[in-house]
Amino acid sequence: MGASDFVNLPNIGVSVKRKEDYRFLTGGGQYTDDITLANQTYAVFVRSPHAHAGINSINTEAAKAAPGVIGVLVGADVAADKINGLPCGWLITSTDGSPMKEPPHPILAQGKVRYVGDHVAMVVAETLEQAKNAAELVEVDYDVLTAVVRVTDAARAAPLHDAAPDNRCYKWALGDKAQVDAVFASAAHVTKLDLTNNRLVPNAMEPRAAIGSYNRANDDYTLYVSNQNPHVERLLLTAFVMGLPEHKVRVIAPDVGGGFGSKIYLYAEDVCLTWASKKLNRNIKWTCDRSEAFVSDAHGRDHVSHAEMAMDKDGKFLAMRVHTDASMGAYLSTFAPAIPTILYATLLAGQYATPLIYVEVDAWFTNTAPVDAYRGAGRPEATYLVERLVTRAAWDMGLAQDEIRRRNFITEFPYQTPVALQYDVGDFHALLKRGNELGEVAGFAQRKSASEAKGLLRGIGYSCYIEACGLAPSNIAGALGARAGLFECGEVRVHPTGSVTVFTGSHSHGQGHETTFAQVVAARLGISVDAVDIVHGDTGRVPFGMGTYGSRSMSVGGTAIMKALDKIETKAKKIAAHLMEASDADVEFANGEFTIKGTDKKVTFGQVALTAYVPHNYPLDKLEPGLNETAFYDPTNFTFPAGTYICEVEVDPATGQVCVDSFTAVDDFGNIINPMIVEGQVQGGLVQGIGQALMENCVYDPESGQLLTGSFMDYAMPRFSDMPDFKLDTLCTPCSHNPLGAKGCGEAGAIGSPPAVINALLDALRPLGVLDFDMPASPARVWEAIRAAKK
Ligand code: MCN
Repeated sequence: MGASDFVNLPNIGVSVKRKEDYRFLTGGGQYTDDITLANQTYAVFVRSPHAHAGINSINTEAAKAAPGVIGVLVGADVAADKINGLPCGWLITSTDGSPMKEPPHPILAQGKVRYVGDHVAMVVAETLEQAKNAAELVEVDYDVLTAVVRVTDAARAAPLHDAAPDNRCYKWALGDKAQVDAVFASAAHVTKLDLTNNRLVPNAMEPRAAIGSYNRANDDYTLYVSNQNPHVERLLLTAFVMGLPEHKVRVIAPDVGGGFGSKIYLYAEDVCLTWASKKLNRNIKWTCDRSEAFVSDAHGRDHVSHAEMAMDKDGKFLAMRVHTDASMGAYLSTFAPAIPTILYATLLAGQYATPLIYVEVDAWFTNTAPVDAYRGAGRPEATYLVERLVTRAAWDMGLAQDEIRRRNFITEFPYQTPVALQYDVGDFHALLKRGNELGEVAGFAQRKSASEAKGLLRGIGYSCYIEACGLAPSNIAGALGARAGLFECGEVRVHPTGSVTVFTGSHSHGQGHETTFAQVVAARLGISVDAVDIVHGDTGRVPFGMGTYGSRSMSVGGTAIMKALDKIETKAKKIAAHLMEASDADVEFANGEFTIKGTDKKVTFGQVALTAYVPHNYPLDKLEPGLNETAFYDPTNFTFPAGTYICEVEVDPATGQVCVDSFTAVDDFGNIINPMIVEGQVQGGLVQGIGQALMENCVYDPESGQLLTGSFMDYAMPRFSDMPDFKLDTLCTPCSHNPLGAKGCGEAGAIGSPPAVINALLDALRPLGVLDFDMPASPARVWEAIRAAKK
């Protein structure tokens, strides 16, 4: 079925209420911490208080003797049991052809700690309190070393790893430097900008949690874990770390209260719990508390960049040149090396027909928590850089922010960018036009005067983002260094009474798949949404899966389900043909009914389902009983959501307080399955992006390497009262390469919004002489910038 037919089916484009919400809103959700196994014990991790230190000795005697303690495990136990370190799923090759530096990432420290929060020991006791008390008795003798936390200081700092003596993980580049340099040398104008993309701490509502369980009878393990891709977790855990056959480990990610990327990875705690459940022969639960999450979850962003745009005299882009220093943190988290390269550099064309782009990325180890994907992952960093640079170029050239964008938009598709990606469809002029209408930009001057009358400054900022999601074609991902395929799997099981269970490798942790995937199946089979249940997050029930990240679930996971439905339809037609004594080539299927062309014969989907399982009068020589099909789908391209975001801020110059007065977002997600869910996704993303722009900031002390923003007292999360009532709309250019015509929507808001906010802030502050500003725009920082400009 093609996308144009699909979009006209009933239940598609309909705001069906979220099926899962009854469970969540009535306290019926079952998160990892809600699960209690027989004879369950509790783990507490002893973590490094130092950013960088050698370990002289660890004394666990007192802890082992403490009440209720079942075991205390340290790095030596890990080594003795030959448990490997955590693997990295992506290999980046440096410009000199050498592989990235991939130092060991032990699950419990081996002689050295490299960030505050690094795992040193695991204490297991009968109760959580006993485990906490015993953990305090573990004595570690540290030899404190100097630490480095700023990515720009890494090259001159003491090495973290023997494998990377200069602290560089890789030096990578994309594009033709000589060609780009030549264009810059003769360009009429060059705009230059230095930018910092601030480090963020992901904060899902449910912190990480896991339970390791070992079954002696079958010699197999079950790991319950708050995770976004259980099959990948199992693969890494078994094949790479513990050396176990895959079928001996079942990973269950039950209800998961948000992840935003931070739960894609295999973490040390997950391995420790699984390993120790056999070693100590007990079920072991660990639930991260919020302060622990701040130091031990993988963080996001942390780029420092220099960007330049060469233009002709009319503001037409000729070439772009970028250098970025990216922090990997202390160790390589599962997908870390891909973020500042494949997911960042390839997006630097943005919506613009810039003919030449050269980008160089240096990735560094620092004494900080590992950095990996966080909502948007590389694409927010690219969008922030491009959209800040384009607005700055507009001002340099004396052009309006929207005018310079119009002059440079890509207008013909498919469009091959100079940074590897090929955009299949889009209409950037239409998005900008609709943005200007919805944002009532024509009235801006009047609103600015009204603000001034109140003693406030007003600015307007644009961001025209494009992103690549629906990760990812396996062949492209492989060529770019992925050590896995990025397809998806869907199984559709039709039951005898015509209801359906779908087993999907995608994982819903807030995105509403139990509703939207059910809509897809209901639409195709002509049954009610309530007749379809979605099962996800269990390697014991779902055949395989690559999980949820990169806004891939509908376009990749949904397409796998569509492919399985194609097979269901083909087989169901054969059963219907048998029931109607016709040839299956003459059977048509629509609205849940099978008919024969040119006759009034028909059978319902329910009759066919029953016949499949009650095959009393059945051509067994031609057809197997049952109606159950599985499909794997590997996309042929990324999907390219795009949008125009327009922000208006009011700034109080006396206090530095920035108020986002209005925010307009017009997005193109292709065909939309559930507009209400998509709107919720956009709103959530916008709040995260505006949060980064205004207040969120992860700060380590540059001397000691201590995390200064280690709780919500110091790390400001955006609240409802910080947000305006968003003005939202969508336009549609259907994705050309999946049968849904759908693009991803889950990260767009977080990707597109930060530069719109900062461009608006700078628009307001330019008259005061503030020409540059790094996120976050907290009152103190804005006030300081105004004061510095006045001086
Ligand atoms: N959808 C739709 N029509 C489209 C596209 C999507 O109706 N054209 C629906 C989908 O069916 C799905 C939702 O919108 O119900 C999001 O779909 P999609 O864009 O495919 O993204 P994923 O489901 O793969 O979700 C991943 C994405 C990412 S990468 C992050 S990070 C993120 C996000 O989703 N983390 C979230 N949204 C989140 N929302 C919540 N509540 N919690 C998180 O952790």
